[in-house]
Amino acid sequence: MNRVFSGVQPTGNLHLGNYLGAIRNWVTLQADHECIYCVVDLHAITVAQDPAELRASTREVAASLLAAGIDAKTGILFNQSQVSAHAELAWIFNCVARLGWLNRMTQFKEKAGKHRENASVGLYAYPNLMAADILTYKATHVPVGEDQKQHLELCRDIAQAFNSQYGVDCFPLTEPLIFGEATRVMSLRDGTAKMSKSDPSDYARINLTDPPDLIVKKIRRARTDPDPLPSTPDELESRPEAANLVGIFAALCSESVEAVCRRFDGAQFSTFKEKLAELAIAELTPITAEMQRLMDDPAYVESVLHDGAERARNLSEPVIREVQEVVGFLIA
Ligand code: AQP
Repeated sequence: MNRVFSGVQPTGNLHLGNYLGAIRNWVTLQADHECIYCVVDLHAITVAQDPAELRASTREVAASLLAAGIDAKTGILFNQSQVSAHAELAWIFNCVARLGWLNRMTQFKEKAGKHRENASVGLYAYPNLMAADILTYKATHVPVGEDQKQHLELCRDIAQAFNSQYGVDCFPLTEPLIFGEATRVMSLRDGTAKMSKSDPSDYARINLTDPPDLIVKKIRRARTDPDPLPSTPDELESRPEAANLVGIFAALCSESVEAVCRRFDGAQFSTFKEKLAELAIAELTPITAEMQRLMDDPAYVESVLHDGAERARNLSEPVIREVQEVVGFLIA
């Protein structure tokens, strides 16, 4: 049986990168997979969070997921902290993963930056918790953006190490699912940096909450170079900002980058940006409207998460019991 798990942090507004790189694919996978989706609040506190804002963001991200088409009835949607199995298995994985493996993680290096000594231990051990999120459901597939590929490789290493240390076949080797034309959406201000919730410039990203006029403004101001659009994707290789906008366009209209280059061959970016803004608005406006409607009913959103957590707990409990047995914990 194929079981899909994926998560998103409640660290602010979701943006077009989260949407095209992950969430839209999550929606597609629901048609033929058992899907478990999670708002990962335990991951969020690896950097300081204001408690009231964290609660609000958790509701808001859940509302965005529902508005984008996540089906919490056939699938499961919940917030991580409501299911203690995640933290429990993460501790066991802290004792399986090697320091050398975590030292290679580029996301920690990027996020801790120059202040490595001041980073939380949680930020460093983040990939172990991510492995626990996935393996507590023995998920077989994880849809993610390109940026999470290395963490998925670590998850496989942990599963393999656990199985071999204890001589069992407990955990699957989970496969990443990285698909679509926008697996790595870049900042609108810098084509070499990832579009990110924590970028200090709001003009670097398109948020799912942005009204149409702001989307137009952000796309108009997006950095490009003076050349017109090229006829082939090869010519975009040395033009990161241009490549990013063409990639976003391709993802939004479900065409290949090649087809978009053919369509706009020789066009000026001013013309292209207008078309891109139209596409983005057409895709995002219905989601934003539904999200606002859901945000006006926080009790409903919380009830969805509560119900999802209960169902997630039912799936994780037998796995935790199996792991306790394997590890040798005496459970009365
Ligand atoms: N720029 C991106 N392009 C494609 N996919 C992306 N994802 C995130 N940014 C991009 C994918 O979205 C999913 C959820 O990510 P997340 O919010 O939990 O964490 P993140 O990757 O750390 O996202 P941010 O925006 O960069 O958050 P902050 O700024 O809080 O660290 C993942 O599948 C991710 O691949």
